Amino acid sequence: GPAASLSRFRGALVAAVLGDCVGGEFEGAEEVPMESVLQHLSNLDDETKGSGILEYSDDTAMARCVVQSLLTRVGFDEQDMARRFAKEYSMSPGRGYGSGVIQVLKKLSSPQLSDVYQPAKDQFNGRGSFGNGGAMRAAPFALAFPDPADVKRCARQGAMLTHSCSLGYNGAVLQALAVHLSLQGAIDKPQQFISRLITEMEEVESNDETRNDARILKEAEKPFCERLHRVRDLMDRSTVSIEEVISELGNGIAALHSVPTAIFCVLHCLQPRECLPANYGGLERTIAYSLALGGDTDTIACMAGAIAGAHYGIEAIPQSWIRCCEGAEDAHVNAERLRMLYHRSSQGG
Ligand code: R7I
Ligand code: MG
Ligand code: MG
Repeated sequence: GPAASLSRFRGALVAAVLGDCVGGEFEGAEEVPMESVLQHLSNLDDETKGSGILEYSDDTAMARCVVQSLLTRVGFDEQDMARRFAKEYSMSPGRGYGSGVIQVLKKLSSPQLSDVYQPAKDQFNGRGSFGNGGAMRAAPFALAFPDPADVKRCARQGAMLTHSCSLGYNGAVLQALAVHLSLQGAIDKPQQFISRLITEMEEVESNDETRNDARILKEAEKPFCERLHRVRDLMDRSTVSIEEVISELGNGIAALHSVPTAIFCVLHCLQPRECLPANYGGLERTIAYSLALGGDTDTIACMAGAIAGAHYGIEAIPQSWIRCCEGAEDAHVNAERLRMLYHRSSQGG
């Protein structure tokens, strides 16, 4: 479809919810046979076998806070967003939050708090979390702002409310940029798409915070750039095993081990693959492939879903899959509201 069409906005937000809901089944599993993935997905088509509604987890719970905050405040407001995260956690603490971030969310609900960024800075002996919790909720920033400078700045600040380590918040910037470019139709040229992400991240990662965190954590000087180069190498190969993807890119809870992986899932599934059903379209392939990697499946499928959904549009998502997911209906409605904000911004308002 045309760049930044309503179908792409809906596709991005709904497929993110879908990835979270269907990915929950396999989160933390070390090995997930493709057979189990396809069985799980085909049960969604069958009303008698389906286990009813699949609940969303922290990934969607926090993304919904981002969406509501952006819409209500007509832009990024860190105080409002922090309050929404804290309130959401206190109302539904059982959504599967990371074990560290719970401390942040409790502190954010204190009325005495003066700096909303402070609780995140206290994490992990003062270095901050490198978890993927910032990245998993980054897609709405790409749907709210047409200017990539706004997307980068707000995704970073929004992530820093819980993740103050550069390996955490830079993952959110990368995820938001991937959705931003996908919305423009940039994945039609996959080689250019990955090159543009590398160019952007070269700039995002050239600063002292990134260099220091990378040195302390014994990563490459520009950790996300290095991983994106690996994505490009894997893209160029005719066959890649799941084991290689896991060992090269990871499937874990760190942003560095999951955001580039999600991007790879989308690019790898642009074409039909032998391991996937021939009747699957690209979006279905992307979700199924993300789950088959195991590890942090809800989050990788959520992030890959957002990027792929922005590329293929809402029509690519099977209705029977959407019907099973808690929050999919809201995502459908909110996508249109975000698009109004997006177009409002582009009029210079
Ligand atoms: O990043 P975060 O919000 O977790 C998101 C994940 C997603 O998979 C969700 O679906 C949900 O399951 O959780 O939560 P954090 O607690 O900030 O980070 C997640 C985990 O990463 C932590 O509990 C730690 O195990 C690990 N971690 C770290 N470990 C050591 N040192 C993150 N940062 C560090 C660190 O600096
Ligand atoms: Mg989760
Ligand atoms: Mg997860």
